[in-house]
Amino acid sequence: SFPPEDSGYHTYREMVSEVDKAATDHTDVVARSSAGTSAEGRDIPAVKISDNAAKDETEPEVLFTCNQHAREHLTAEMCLHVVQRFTDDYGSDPTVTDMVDNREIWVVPMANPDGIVHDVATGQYRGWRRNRGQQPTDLNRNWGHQWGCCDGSSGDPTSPTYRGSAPFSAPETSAIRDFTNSRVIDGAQQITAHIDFHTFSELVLWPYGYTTSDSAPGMTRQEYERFARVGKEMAATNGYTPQQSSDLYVTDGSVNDWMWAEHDVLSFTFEMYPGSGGIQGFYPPDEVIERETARNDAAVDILLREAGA
Ligand code: 0X9
Ligand code: CA
Ligand code: CA
Ligand code: CA
Ligand code: ZN
Repeated sequence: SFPPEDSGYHTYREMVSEVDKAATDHTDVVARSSAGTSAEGRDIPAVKISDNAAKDETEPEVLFTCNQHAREHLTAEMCLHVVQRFTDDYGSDPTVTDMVDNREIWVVPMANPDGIVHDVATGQYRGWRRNRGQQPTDLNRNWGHQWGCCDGSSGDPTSPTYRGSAPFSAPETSAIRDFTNSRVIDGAQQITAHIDFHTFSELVLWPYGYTTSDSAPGMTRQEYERFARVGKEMAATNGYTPQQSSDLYVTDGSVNDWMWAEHDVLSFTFEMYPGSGGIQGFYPPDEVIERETARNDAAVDILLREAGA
């Protein structure tokens, strides 16, 4: 588990307890489900928050995913913060109440359970990024749009950015793909907006990642401008730097490219606190959790609003 001084972070088991507790404490607005199973057989919990949560209604759906990269533990706290805020503040905070009543909010707090468990198993951080399959794979290089196209991932199984043997070869990415595909109802994708949380560098990033071009197949100039407009609006609330993801560096097989190209989901990456650092940047003390998760409240609200536009 986490070193004692960082006990404020949730282990995998504690995360499971937390989402189960949210579901039992708020039966009206929380439905607990699963996005699938990891390579080592762990459940990948998903939480749905909405009024009449047990019922599929026609409200725009929004997805938040966290912790594709194992060592980025602050991101699971971000997803759990979203769960807590949209349940505990329901009925008292007007924005929260409005969003819970008029959206269906899906949260996947730990996309990479095995990697997370591995990273903290000895009580000393391992700096682990990938999943724990036979050939450990960078989940954020394993998505199927332009997979491996553009030198934005590695074909070397020992590399931290190994893309896997084929698109969706990792059970964790194929699980979240299947979950996303399952939200197509009567031919229409219900999920309209998405944030995938990472650490670190304090950035708001939008697709495409595989090319430095703004417009590309499946991304018109106008669509790009919408990404940039919403991205800049969100960044103005949390002080992050907004940019196209490939302006940072080119990545192929990332989740945002697939979400947009395959499903027209307005899909962003947030790189959370800190703004810079070395390997220690992945391990901020638990004392910053509350501040650095609440920092994104206004940006999350903007995305939820935009999901209905
Ligand atoms: O490289 C990544 O997957 C992300 N950065 S991290 O340090 N958390 O590993 C950035 C992904 C941004 N998306 C694209 N560049 N497409
Ligand atoms: Ca501490
Ligand atoms: Ca509802
Ligand atoms: Ca629905
Ligand atoms: Zn990451």
